[in-house]
Amino acid sequence: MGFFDKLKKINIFSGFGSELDDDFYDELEESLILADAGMDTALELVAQLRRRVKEEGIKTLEEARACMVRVIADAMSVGDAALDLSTRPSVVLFIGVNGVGKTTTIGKIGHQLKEERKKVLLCAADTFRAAAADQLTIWAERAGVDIVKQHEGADPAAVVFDATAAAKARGADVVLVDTAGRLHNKQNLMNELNKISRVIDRELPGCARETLLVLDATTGQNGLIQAKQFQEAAGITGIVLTKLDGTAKGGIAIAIAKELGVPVKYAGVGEGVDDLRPFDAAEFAQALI
Ligand SMILES: Nc1nc2c(ncn2[C@@H]2O[C@H](COP(=O)(O)OP(=O)(O)O)[C@@H](O)[C@H]2O)c(=O)[nH]1
Ligand SMILES: [Mg+2]
Repeated sequence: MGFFDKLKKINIFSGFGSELDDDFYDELEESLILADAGMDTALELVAQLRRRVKEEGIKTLEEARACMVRVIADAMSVGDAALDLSTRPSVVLFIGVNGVGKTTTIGKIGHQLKEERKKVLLCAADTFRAAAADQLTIWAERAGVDIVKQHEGADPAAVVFDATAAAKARGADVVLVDTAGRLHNKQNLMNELNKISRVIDRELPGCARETLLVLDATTGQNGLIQAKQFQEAAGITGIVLTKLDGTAKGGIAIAIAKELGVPVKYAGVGEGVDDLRPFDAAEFAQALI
C-alpha cells in the first residue's frame, strides 16, 4: 500500500483507445477542476502538458501520464519540502482555523521526531479551551514527549515563553507550538502571532523557525482562500494538508503550492499516528493521476 492510496484518482489516463486530441485535453482540464486544482491551475497544467507532449514527441497515453506526473511535480516544487530543524532548539509554529487538524498533526510529528531520537517539547499555546491542552497532553503521553502548558485563558505568548525556557533548560531539539484557530479577525491574528514571534526572537535568537499552516483538504477552494489570508497575516513557510484520505479534492494541493508559492511539507491521510508523512510531490502526483 502506498501512502496516497486513499487518494481519489483522476482516471482519464486509463481510457482505452483514447487519443491525445483536443477532447482528451478538455477532459483532463475538467477532471483537474473537479479535483479542485482550480481553474487557473488546471488550464496552466494542461497547457504545459500540451507543450511537452509536442516537444518530447509523446504519442501514447501512458507516456502522457508520466509526463503529467512530472508537470504536476514541477509545479509543486516551490521550495524545500523538508522542515528546517537546523538549530537546537528549533521552533515550529502550527496555525490554521479550528478543526483542520493542528493538534493531531503536532501529535503525529512529535511522535515521528521522537522516533528519530529527537528531544521534542510540545507547547500548548491554544489556551482558548481547556480541552485543547488536554488533547495535546494525550498526544504528548502517547508520543512520550514533554509538554508545557498553562491554565485556560492564559496568554499564548506567555506559554511560548515558558516553552522556550524549558527548551533551553532541558536541551530540547524541537519545540512544536499549538495555537488557537479562533482568532476572530486578521488584525487579532497578526497581533497574537507577532507577540509570539517577538518572544521567540528574544528568547531564542537565530533559531530555525517554521510557521506551518494546517489546511483541511476537504474544504477545497475555501482552503485556498484561508491560506491567502493567513499568508498575508503570518508569513507561512509551509503547508500541512490534512484529510487527504478519501477526498476527491486532492487537486487543491497543487493549487496551494502554485498560487501561494509555499511548499506543502506534510500530508495527512487519517487520524492515526502513522497517517502523516513528509510530502513528496512526485509520489503525490503519481497517486493522483
Ligand atoms: N480523516 C482524517 N482526519 C483527521 C486528519 N487530521 C486530523 N483529523 C481529525 O480532525 C479532527 C480535528 O483535529 P484537531 O487536531 O483537533 O484540529 P485543530 O482544531 O486544528 O487542532 C479530529 O477528529 C482529528 O482526528 C486526517 O489527516 N484525516
Ligand atoms: Mg487544536
